[in-house]
Amino acid sequence: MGDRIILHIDMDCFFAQIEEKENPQFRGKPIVVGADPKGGSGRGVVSTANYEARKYGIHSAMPISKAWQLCPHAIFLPVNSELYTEVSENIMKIIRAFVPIVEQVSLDEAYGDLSTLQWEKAKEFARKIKEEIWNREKLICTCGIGPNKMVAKVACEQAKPNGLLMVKPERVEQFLDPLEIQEIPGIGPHGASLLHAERVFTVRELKKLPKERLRELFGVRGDELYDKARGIDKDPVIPEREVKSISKEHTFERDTRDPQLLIQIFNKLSEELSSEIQEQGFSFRAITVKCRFTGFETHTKSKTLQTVSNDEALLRREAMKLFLRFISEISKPIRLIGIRTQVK
Ligand code: TTP
Ligand code: MG
Repeated sequence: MGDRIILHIDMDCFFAQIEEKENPQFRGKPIVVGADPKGGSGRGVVSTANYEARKYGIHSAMPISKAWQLCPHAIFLPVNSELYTEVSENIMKIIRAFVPIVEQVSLDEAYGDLSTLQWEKAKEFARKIKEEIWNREKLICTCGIGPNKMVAKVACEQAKPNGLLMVKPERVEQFLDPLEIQEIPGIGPHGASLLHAERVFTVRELKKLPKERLRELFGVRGDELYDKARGIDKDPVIPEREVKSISKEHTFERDTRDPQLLIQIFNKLSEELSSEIQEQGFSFRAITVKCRFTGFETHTKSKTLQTVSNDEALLRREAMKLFLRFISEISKPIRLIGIRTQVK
């Protein structure tokens, strides 16, 4: 079997970047997305911070009160999961259009198997994906390419932000050796301190530890670590069953608050959507309703059902509940309404 060529793609400071795009007035300022800092007494944590805020030492999972101490003048924003999920779906669609085998591992991160290509061609693909994500979503990401998932991921981390780094098999050793052990996926703070106690700080030093010692320290994971230090990772890219989304939208000729018209059009969209789901034999779980108000202000509300369903009446009922919440919460005239479901 020839080389595998694995792509790892990860959006740069994902939540914060989306917020920056949605709120251009914040561009260039430190942005922290996460729990409410409540003037420094807030509980909860930072989800992510943009690169500007990271300069102050702010990072994901840090207590929000600490972030406030480090940079009280940062823009603190709540997590808008619905929006990030929608953007994530768009991005995954772009990746899937280029790469046949994709494994999505989180909202902003995926692996692709490009083994059918030549190395240079794979790099060109990655460049095109980056370009397409920029053109369509105006968001930047970083790509790593390597002979396996681990090398591709480490390459991606090293190339952030807005980078593209390809590490061919003959360069893997040279690439990994000087890195600190925490750069290897799977070595967290605890693993790192165990290794530091062994006077192991870099991957090069990690390779000097015998397999037996790694087993003593890490149990069965010791073998895996032994391989990773040598750039070996056999984990395949496993494509999930693709989740597609179907949506229906309507833009009004004139922004409106006419309840009869709104309900009538919403019901029509809802019926169209549910009959398409039925015709295609899909089932659904998540339902999202979108409303764009005067001034292009767009909001979404979502509901995820307890279980997957193909009950049309349930879909229409849940969608209507979300829509009615919009009407009662926001009194501005409405320009566009839409319904979307993720189907399998
Ligand atoms: P990451 O890809 O780990 O981080 P990131 O995209 O913010 O930054 P980077 O440029 O280093 O990739 O995570 C993706 C999103 O997941 C992130 O934007 C916010 C969310 N997240 C949390 O909510 N909590 C966390 O602890 C982490 C690590 C991420
Ligand atoms: Mg990311």
